[in-house]
Parts: sequence; C-alpha cells; structure tokens
Amino acid sequence: MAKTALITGITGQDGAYLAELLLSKGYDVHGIKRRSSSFNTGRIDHLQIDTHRQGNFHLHYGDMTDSTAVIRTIAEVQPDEIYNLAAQSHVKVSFEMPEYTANADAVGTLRILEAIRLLNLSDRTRFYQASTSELYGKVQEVPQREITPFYPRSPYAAAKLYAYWITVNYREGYGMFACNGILFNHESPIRGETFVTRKITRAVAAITLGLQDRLFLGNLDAQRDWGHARDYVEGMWRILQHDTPEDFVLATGEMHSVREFCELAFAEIGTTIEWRGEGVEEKGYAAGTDRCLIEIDPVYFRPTEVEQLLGDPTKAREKLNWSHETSFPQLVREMVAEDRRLLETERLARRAYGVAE
Ligand code: NDP
Ligand code: GDR
Repeated sequence: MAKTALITGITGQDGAYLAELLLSKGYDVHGIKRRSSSFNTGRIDHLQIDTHRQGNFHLHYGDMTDSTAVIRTIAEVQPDEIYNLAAQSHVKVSFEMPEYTANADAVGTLRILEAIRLLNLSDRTRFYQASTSELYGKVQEVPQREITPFYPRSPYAAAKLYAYWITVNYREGYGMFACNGILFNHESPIRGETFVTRKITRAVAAITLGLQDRLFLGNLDAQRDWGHARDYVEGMWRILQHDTPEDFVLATGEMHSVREFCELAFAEIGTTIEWRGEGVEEKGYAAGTDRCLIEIDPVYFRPTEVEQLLGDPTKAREKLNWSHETSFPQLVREMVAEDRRLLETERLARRAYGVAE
C-alpha cells in the first residue's frame, strides 16, 4: 500500500521539491498551507494539476501556531511520515518578529510531536525536523558536523535550537522515530526572493533586461555552504528511511562568499565585477567602466551575524549514501537562467496586455 506523508510548509521552496519527490515515489501526499489573502501555492500549482485525476495530493488549511488545526490534520491524515518544514525561515526578519518566530518554529514543532503522542501514533509515524546550520552560529569547529557544539546567533536560530532538542527529547523519552536534518543553505530557482542568492540572481536578470540599475546588499563577506534544494530533499527522505532514528548534517563541504556568488552570477551575463572602495563604501562596478552595479546598504546588516558556515556531510555519505549532485557553478547558472526566463516572460506578458514597464 502507498505510504502517506504530511508536509508542513508545503508551499515553500523545500516543500515543493519534497512533494514532487514523494509523489514520484508513489506516496499519498498531504500538505498544510496557510490562509492568505493572495495566492500562495505558486510553487505547487503544477502538482495540483498533475495529480488532479489520481487524487493523491491534498492540501489542508492550518498554521503552526494553531494546535487544534495541527492535531485535527494529523488525526485525519494518519501519516506514516511527517516532514516539519514550516517556519518563519528568514534570519533577519526573526530579529523583528522574535516572538512569532519562537511560536511557529519552536513551539510549532512541539505541537506536532505532542499531537503524534496524544493520537497514539508514536509507533507508526516517523518525524523529520528541518533543523539548520544556523544552530552553529558563532562556530566552535570547522567544518561543522553532528557533534559540533551549537551557538545560535539569532531569534530564528534560538527557536530552531529548541525544536532540535525537543525532537531529540521525544525520540529518547517516548521512543519516537524522530530525526533532525541539520541542513546547510540550499537554494534553487524557486528560493524565496529575499534570501541573498535569489535576490542576486533576480537582480542580475533584471539588470540585463534593463529593468533595474543596481543591487543593494548587506555583508558581502559572509560565507556559506550552498547546495541545491533538489539534492537536499532526497537527503530528508533518506533520513526517514534509515533503520534507526538519527540526526544528520547535509552539506556540500564547500564554502563561498556572497561576493563570490555575485561575481559568478554577473559572469553569467558576461559582466566582470571590479570591487572599488572600502567598508560600507565598497561598490561593485562593471569592469573597466564607471557603471556601478552593486552597493552596500547597512539596512541588510544583522545585529548578530553568522560569518561562516561549512558543513561536513561524512555521516550522511557513509550511512545514507547521500551526497550533493549539483555543483556551486551549476546552481548559480541554473538560478540566473531561470530568473532571466521568468522576467522575459513577464515582460512579454506585460507588453501583450499593454501594461507599461
Ligand atoms: P520557505 O521560507 O521557502 O518556506 C517556509 C514554509 O513554511 C512556507 O510554506 C510557509 O508558508 C510556511 N510557514 C511559515 N510560517 C508558517 C506558519 N506559522 N504555519 C504554517 N506554515 C508556515 O523555507 P524553505 O523551504 O527554504 O525551508 C524549509 C524549512 O527548512 C524551514 O523550516 C527552514 O527554516 C529550514 N531550513 C532551510 C534551509 C534552506 O537553506 N532553505 C536550511 C536549513 C533549514 P507561506 O508559503 O504561506 O509563507
Ligand atoms: P541565511 O540566508 O541567513 O544563511 O539563512 P540569507 O540568504 O538570508 O543570508 C545569507 C548571508 O548573506 C548575507 N547577506 C544578505 N542576506 C540577505 N537575505 N539579503 C541581503 O541583501 C544580504 N546581503 C548579504 C547575510 O547577512 C547572511 O550572512 C538561510 C535560511 O534559509 C534559513 O532558514 C536557514 O536555516 C539557513 O539559510 C541555513
């Protein structure tokens, strides 16, 4: 019989890739989506259309801050696997909404674990928690692995720290198959537009089409271990198929700066970036010209920054046979190409409807 999965955060980047993966494996897929005054299912609409006839893709309204909705959905769905991907996932925003972030990201995780316990599903339902490299924050060891001590540096990371430990606690206390995937940054053409990678690739596409003249960024020196979301959802699934419930780091083992990401993205449109100036006055120019393309705006600085993250995915490779497939240059290329295609299509549509650009 087909397995049943419940995905919270199904309308997000990872939710969309994971739903696609599980449907391809024959799962009956259920997702929790939030009520919104505008459409918020853009990333999964194709799945709703594709699965219309088979009836194996279902959406339920709910919110991580609403216990009754969480319990009711789990009771109805009786899932074999729950992937808890829902979160206020923006680190900078978490400084402005710390209480909401804690409610959705920390207590929200507890709500699901308690629902599994109260509904007597502990022996049946496997639970995946979307933990994060942000837990390492001010890093205590390079590269970071499963046993590296945590040092969260934002309300988001502090909330995710609670979620991490409550997951471990329910595994040890109640024998649940509950696991943390400690995932390093992963991106894609459907990455949220306010995360730095997508912000850059959208700007590159807009600049090349003459729709934007420059890009404003924060800390150019931050370094991250960036992979492709498609590879990472495969890792999530493998974590729940493993014989024993364990926590795993998923990462590429390679680190690049925001500055390097910019250089590679602009290279995709044939532009070499030349950096001039120092500190917040530093700017990126099209090489050999006075055309400024990148400027720093301190509004994007964070009260406490995570300067560097680099993961060690050895455990996942050895125990799950998982490793990333998409290289860093491939990731940047795919994102720039897709943003160019999207903006070009949008521009053609605007022209067709007679809307001014
Ligand atoms: P997104 O921000 O793209 O998606 C977040 C999802 O959570 C969206 O579906 C969003 O709904 C939903 N959501 C937010 N708040 C609530 C709430 N209160 N109740 C119900 N749903 C809610 O994140 P990603 O897909 O990138 O990440 C998935 C998970 O993995 C997150 O938990 C994130 O913190 C974590 N993570 C992500 C990493 C990454 O690099 N992408 C790395 C490590 C961990 P809506 O569409 O309506 O906004
Ligand atoms: P991060 O991702 O905080 O690592 O969290 P983000 O892309 O927001 O920032 C990465 C680094 O880039 C620097 N930066 C900027 N960031 C944004 N968003 N906008 C800018 O203009 C900008 N300029 C420089 C940041 O300061 C930071 O150092 C992501 C999220 O997906 C989390 O949910 C997840 O847990 C972690 O990755 C792993």
